[in-house]
Amino acid sequence: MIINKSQRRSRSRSTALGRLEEYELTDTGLVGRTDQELIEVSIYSSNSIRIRMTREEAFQPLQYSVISIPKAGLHQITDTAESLTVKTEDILLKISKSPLRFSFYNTEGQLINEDDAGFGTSWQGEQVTTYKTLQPNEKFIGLGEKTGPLNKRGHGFENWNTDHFGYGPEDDPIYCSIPFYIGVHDAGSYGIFLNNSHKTHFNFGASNNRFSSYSADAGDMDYFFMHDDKVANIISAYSDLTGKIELPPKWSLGYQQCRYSYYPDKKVLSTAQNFRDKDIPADVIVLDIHYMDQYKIFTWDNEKFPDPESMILKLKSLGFEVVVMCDPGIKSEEGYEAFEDGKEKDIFIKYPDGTGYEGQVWPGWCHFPDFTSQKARDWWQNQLKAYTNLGIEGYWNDMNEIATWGQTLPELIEFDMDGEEGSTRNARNIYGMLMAKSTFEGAKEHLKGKRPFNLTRAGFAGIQRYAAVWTGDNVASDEHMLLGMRMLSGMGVSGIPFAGFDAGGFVGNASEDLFARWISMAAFTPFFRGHSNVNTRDSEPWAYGEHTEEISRNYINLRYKLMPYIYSAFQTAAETGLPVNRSLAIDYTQDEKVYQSAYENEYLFGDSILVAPVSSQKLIEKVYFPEGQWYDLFTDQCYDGGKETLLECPIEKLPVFAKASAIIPIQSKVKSTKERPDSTLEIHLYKGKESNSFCYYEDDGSTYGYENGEYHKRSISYNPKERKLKWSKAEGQFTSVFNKAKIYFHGFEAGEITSLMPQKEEYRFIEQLSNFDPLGDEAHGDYSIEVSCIVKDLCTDAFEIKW
Ligand code: NBV
Repeated sequence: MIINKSQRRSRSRSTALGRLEEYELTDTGLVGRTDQELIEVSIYSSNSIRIRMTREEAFQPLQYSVISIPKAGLHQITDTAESLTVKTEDILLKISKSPLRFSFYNTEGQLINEDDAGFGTSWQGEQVTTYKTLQPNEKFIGLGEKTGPLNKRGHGFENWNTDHFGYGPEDDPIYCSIPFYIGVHDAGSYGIFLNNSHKTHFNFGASNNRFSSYSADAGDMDYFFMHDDKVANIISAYSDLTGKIELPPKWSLGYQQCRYSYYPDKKVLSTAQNFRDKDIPADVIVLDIHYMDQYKIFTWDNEKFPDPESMILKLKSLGFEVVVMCDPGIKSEEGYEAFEDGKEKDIFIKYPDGTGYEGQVWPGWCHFPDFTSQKARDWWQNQLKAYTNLGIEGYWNDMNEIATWGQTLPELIEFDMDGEEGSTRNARNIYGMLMAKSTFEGAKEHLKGKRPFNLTRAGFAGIQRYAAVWTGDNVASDEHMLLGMRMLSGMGVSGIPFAGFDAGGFVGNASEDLFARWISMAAFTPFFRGHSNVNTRDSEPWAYGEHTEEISRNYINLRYKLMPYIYSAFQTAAETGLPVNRSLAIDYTQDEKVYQSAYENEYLFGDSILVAPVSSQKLIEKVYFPEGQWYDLFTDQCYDGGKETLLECPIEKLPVFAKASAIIPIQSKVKSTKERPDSTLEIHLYKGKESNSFCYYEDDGSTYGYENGEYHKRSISYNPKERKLKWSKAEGQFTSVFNKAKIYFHGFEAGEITSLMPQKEEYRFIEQLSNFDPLGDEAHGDYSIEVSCIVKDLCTDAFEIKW
């Protein structure tokens, strides 16, 4: 076929949607047609609406991210000559008919988001783009694992999963693609999720002052618009669509020690032993690629690891779990079982002529399983028995972008896409997620009721259902450390609560102070792991001299003491999709200060601990306190919010604060999450004016028993007006490991509290203390009163204390 000039023109020039020519109502919205496009509007919930447009006969399904379905009965549609109006409880969508454009309003009629009148949705060849008018003072957050500032206004990004060793602080793309962002402006906030796995592009007013836009190189324009009064509810709406984390095993929330690579087995064991000898808590030793025989997955190097099973047993007896590296490349080598079997079962990706694709990576030339096919996923899951049979419960999916030397995976390679038949062009971005899914589901099946821990480098929207995500090969520098904090917040607002970075930096060598600062901050991140590259200096907490060791020990201890608080935050994440690291933009959305470069790295860890990341080279730093009042976690000093304050932050002391009215449960010091803490749970209550409640959660930390009611969940609420702290009756059948509570009152005057003490027999006044220091062995309170509230039935019954 010879292409004529007008066809050529339509490939390079952009054409926007024309007139809506016809439409019909469906139970969940409507379907319609323009002269060239098929259109669908469907309601997924009152705060989330899907818009699809295609130039094909039917919509092209992408079955990997969205797990919910549209719902009937949540909307009304009205029709006038010029437009259609779709109304739900939270959104008013106006669809102008000619040309077809979409504008979203809140229920008070304020404009939240509208198509650019000229361009709306346009095609340029196969590429499809939706253009949105920039709103007054509009800011953009999210988009998953992205470098750059918190507010992405003025920047453009691409989603194309890429292995980017030592990426720079503005480099893009890197490993993970999450085509979801939140727009924030004076009239409100909204979320957009672009459900297309091709290479996608986002422009947040970059090189233009007219629009923000999102496009896909091919496939449908398929996006979800979400709107709610609160950013937190937009994040929850996104996670209703794409799924939430499963509760991870508690051990995976402890400190994980990694190295590229620990070997032989003696080194692994002595590293674990060192943690115990030096009294630094830890839960995991991670085995990087050198455990394998010539980097061949599912094998062991017999010389370095002659008896992996007994090594793993020894580690377990020390209270350590093992996480193993899994690479997707299967060495093309005759006689190598995984290769032979994979070939026989026909599970590798191929060129269009049916020959297997080979790419070069660690082991040399490799074949790669087609994780987009059920057959290959089943095969991989079966192979995993090589590890689960040895008692391994932790897995680390690396190089799954797919990374090969040279990076450029040929675009003609074919993928099954679960029967839909695709190529690198639409499979690359989801490959890593499907590898992680396979690993997770396989491990889960073989571990028979135990929760696996799963970590991945590459991912796509929905990855949170299968794995934690870490930010890959970062660099040992202050700039990268601070970038990492921001990236975790960005991942948090993009539905990935379980995220982390290589503490200490992967590429290059950290200084003593950098390591100390990094570990202190990492203690307040969801996934807490130290890791470093081959041929760099030793990077365990004791490798930087005594002072750094002491600082590391203090903060790792604090992490473990905070475990009841952290584990509860994970449960909230599993239930609501809300992150553990919460960018201040979530709760203080309209506060301009939180987007400023001086403060954009600050976040809440859980719902009430404010962390202000600081460079290791600064011993004094300005911290911004959002509205309210904030108590220094170490001194109890109280700061007023709504302003910045210059604070001293010597290398031993990270600026960390408790929000007024916070309720923070803390346990006694332990060596690992496997050690039972003592039976008294400390509840730290910070005086405030607002009522507050904390959702306390506990279970066995390792099985799925919680799915059958084996958990202990209750809300602890503080009512300052009534001077009450109240525990609701516990839900679930799990017996808490704590049978006593000690309440620490912070910021209260002694006289305010003493009235409480003798009132009831079961509350015993203990003493007034001074110098709060959660880094030390004892928790104290500068202005606090310690009350031992020995309640017989702390385990289940509702009770309250009043003062
Ligand atoms: O397996 C070695 C490394 C690993 O340590 C690192 O964390 C990954 O991001 N891996 C990449 C392979 C290549 C490193 C240059």
